[in-house]
Amino acid sequence: MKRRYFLKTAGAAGLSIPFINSCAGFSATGTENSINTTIPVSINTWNFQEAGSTAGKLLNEGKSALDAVQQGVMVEEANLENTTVGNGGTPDREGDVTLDACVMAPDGNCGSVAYLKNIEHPVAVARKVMEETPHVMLVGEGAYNFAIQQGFTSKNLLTENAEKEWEKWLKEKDYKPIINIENHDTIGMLAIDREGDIAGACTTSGLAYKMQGRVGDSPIIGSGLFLDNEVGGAVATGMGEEIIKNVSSFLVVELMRQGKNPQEACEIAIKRIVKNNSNYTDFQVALLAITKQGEVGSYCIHPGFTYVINMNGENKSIESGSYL
Ligand code: SD4
Repeated sequence: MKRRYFLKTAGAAGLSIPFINSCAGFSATGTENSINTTIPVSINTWNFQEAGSTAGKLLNEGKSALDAVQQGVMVEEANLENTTVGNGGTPDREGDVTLDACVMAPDGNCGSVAYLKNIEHPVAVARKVMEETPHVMLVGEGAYNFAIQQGFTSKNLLTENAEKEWEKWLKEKDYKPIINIENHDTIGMLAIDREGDIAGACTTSGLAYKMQGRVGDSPIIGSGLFLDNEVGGAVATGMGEEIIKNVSSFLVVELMRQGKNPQEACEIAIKRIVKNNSNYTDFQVALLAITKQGEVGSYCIHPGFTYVINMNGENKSIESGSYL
């Protein structure tokens, strides 16, 4: 079992320095090396630097954690270079880009959409579900119709490039639902604002070439995202089926409630997934968590998961510890 901690300054690819105990205002504490941050703060999965800076800027202007996470992840939903979130996402087997997203607010309210087509910003629709309906989750055609009623515009999200890749895949039919760094980068984000309130968002186009109708963990409250304003929050990325089976984000938050620090909580939750599926070497799951006090932890199965912390107007990219 290996634990690797690296801390990189945004944009300084290759200039990483080993993260051992403390560096540039970040310090590791606790038996399992959580990282202490100061509030306001945002954290997000993978190397989505601009999403982190966008959220951080809003938090520093005094905006709410909910606005910060929504605007932060929307950067990636609009990014055509990102083939795993929003516009430009990799389609399902039928060639349809279908999106999953959710938001959760400090008061525990939440909204979610799944299997949503032709809407560039599913996270914004999820927020509307939370704020404008008595429901938590809308899917498929119902979610689409609701979005249109709310003033969202319909848009083809399948880029030329994604279509070409899909056509290639159709010929090869080499379907391996193995989550790895190259082709699956869901963005999950948590932020704590100046008031000390926490909010979260998660958005994805899901597994590449998934079966029609497949929904992953990302829009499932408790699986892809969970938070409790008394405790903290957690987000997940990786093989959604395994995250759903283990309700991993909820588990992490409950473990923190019981006194585990975020690093310990993520490690226990990843080990639960490993224990429950002997094929764990074939898929990736990564968990990222923060307490209300700003302590951050993360753990994954395979090496290679990184996340961004935005604090004091600066991004830090950190490589997570891993089970393997
Ligand atoms: C899913 N969890 O749909 C998502 C995929 C993902 O990084 O996280 N990729 O299963």
